[in-house]
Amino acid sequence: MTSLEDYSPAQVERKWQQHWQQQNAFRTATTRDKPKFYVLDMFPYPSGDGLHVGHVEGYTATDIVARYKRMRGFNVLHPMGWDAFGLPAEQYAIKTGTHPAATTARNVKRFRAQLTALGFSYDWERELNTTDPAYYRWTQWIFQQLFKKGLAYQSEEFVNFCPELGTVLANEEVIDGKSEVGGFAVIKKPMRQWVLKITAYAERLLTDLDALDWPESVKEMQRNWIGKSYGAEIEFKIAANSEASFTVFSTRPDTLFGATFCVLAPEHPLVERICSDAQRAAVDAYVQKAMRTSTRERAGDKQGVFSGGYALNPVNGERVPIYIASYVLMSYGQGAIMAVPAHDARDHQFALTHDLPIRCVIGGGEVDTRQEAWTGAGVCINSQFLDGLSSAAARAAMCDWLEQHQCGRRTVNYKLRDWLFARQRYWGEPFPLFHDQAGKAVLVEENELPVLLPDLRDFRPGKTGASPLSRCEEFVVYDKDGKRGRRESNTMPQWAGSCWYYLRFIDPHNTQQAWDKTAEQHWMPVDLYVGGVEHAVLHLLYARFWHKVLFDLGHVSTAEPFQRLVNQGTILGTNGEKMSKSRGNVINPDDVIAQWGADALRLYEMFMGPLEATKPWQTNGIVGCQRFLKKVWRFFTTTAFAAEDNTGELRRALHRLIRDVTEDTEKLRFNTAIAHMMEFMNVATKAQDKLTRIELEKFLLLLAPYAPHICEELWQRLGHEQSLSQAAWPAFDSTLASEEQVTLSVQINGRHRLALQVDKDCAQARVEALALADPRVHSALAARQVNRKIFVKNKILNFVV
Ligand code: ANZ
Repeated sequence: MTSLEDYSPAQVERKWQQHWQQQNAFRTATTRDKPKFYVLDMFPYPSGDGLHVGHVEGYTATDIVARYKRMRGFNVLHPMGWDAFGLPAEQYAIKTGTHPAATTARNVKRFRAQLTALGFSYDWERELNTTDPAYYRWTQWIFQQLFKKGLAYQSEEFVNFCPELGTVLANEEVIDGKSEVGGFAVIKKPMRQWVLKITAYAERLLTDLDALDWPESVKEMQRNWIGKSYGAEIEFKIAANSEASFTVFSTRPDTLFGATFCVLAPEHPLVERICSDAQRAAVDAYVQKAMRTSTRERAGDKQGVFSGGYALNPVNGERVPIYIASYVLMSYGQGAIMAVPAHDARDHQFALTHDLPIRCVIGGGEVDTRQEAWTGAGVCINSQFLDGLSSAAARAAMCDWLEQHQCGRRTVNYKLRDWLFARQRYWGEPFPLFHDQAGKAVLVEENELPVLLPDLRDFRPGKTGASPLSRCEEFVVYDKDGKRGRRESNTMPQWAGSCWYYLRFIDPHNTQQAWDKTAEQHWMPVDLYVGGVEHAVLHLLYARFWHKVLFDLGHVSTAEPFQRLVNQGTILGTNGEKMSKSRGNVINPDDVIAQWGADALRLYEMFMGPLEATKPWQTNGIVGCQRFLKKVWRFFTTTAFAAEDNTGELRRALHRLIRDVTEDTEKLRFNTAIAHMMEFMNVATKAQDKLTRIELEKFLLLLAPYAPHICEELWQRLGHEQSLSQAAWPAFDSTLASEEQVTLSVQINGRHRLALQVDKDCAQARVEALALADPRVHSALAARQVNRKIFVKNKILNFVV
């Protein structure tokens, strides 16, 4: 290589993107001779805004892994597709009259071009689109399997209805009483709805989390969402009518002697019956107001109204007044509570408002329960046979008593609700069923799938919650082989298509079945799944649910779909704020590529910090990354190579580099891998000693997953005919790579605990990690607060506790 021409990212990148495309360089082999690796991105919703730098972050990370794994001899499945049903395309259609299919096609084209311009190594032959009938045919098929298993049912429910969007929303799509999309008010409204019985899987969705290699925070969010609590159901008879009763759910049966009133949710079926004549008008007014109020306002409402009725506390026969209040949710437990104001904060506030008695039944608390609720544990008082027992023992004793007297039982409650699965919208998958003349829901035959979404021109939702499809008689009327009825005119929610797309990628062109079973057995589970933490609950819980159903039916071979999950951190604007159009701090990847090149963008986004961290965009950071690439270019286009191997310092540095980049790439520590490569380039450009071409070009192999275009170009210029994406990842010589070792003393409060062998000049963070990995140090420090750490390089690490 002699010619010294300037590095032109635009030229180099276009050339190699074309080359990869022509060669179909990243097609996944259908042979099974190599070990498999399935690395998946959360596929994007093709919005009108195009790709943003957050997409680029996650997609670069998976691309590095995909390219690295190929070089390590794996057959890699790295696909891309479009999650294209959903509200934005439909809202745009309503505003402009452009059909959502047209908008989607246009946006997909733009996204594909943007992803290509970043040099991502997808197997584009597997591209899929959830709005494609050839795809949603199988979404409908899976719905049919759920239906046949009794997991899809219709129910007349109080649902979250958003008048502004004209649709019903899932609990998960309502945040603080507002729609997640658009932030509009959401009210409760009774409607006939399709619901999926995700609650039947609550326990497995919970316990199977343990074995997953996922961020602990995401698992915790799912656990909280499923919300398992242990407690008791306790029956309260109505005082005036011993026939009628209601059940409450309580996690604190130990406080039953402290229950001084009960509260029913406004929707509770008993409200009507227990209400006294004197209170009827007040109750009706309160209930009606509650129905018109959004969920958020209701949760904060400490008002409520006396029903005029009384209940009997089963343990002591005491008459307690029954109130109606919004803070009790119909959708949780039994929609009714026993109120213990001394030991529950909301009950306490309510008691003060309504001047109700507060009876302390847990002693040893740290607050005066007349002023404030004591919600902690303690010892029972004022509680007859429970007196003197600890809260935990009293809980068990009270449950025994309730069970013996047949007025209650131990129970487990989940916060998880069944999944409201119907939308009164146009742009979604039609349901594969019709309602026959008797009103019964009947599946269409499998060979009638897909039930095509009709080509409407009027996408507006009906103001009363009727869906747009109901206006299309041609679609709605079902008349086939003597079977008659009206097709379901609701559509599936946006989440449906993304519940199983990872399975379709395995076998995307299959017209006979959703996927081939042997292919599924080969590829599943997904080995690495990368995406935003915003999907921690919704998508990831729904997909796990469908997967488990498919597992039970024998259609998939693993109980869980995604073995390892990583969330990329949020990229903030240069001002450290969330990127948004209104703040005017959005960085457009197209502009960055035009100015600095895709390799520089990829490198920069990985160099910004740990993948999972939140980090601000800094323009000088990308300048630095491009400078590094220019240095690499200059080095490889001007350097003279040695004729023979040596064991000089540069060669040692190279082998250490191979070792470190390998380890960092394996562990997804891309920022430190890049830092090592930058450091090596600094050393190499200044070094006196020379290396052979064979040795030096290993550097290009290390950098290739990160900045593939420039590396391909230099690789070719070094005389290689084969693309570097097919080359083997370099190995290192461990003797050459080994550094001088030192023995360091790990101490706790100055006392020697462990002699630790580490590389000379090893950084404090690494020494700490190694020390804590030692069971002796670990257990000596367990549950103790480390106040200070004293570190003397190559000598001492002292934990002061
Ligand atoms: C009496 C009691 C005494 C309670 C006490 C708490 C403390 P988690 O842990 O979230 O499951 N509760 C039950 N159903 C409810 C509903 N539909 N709407 C609002 N609150 C409801 O919470 C369970 C506790 O929340 C239950 O235990 C009940 O109040 C309340 F010192 O019963 B507890």
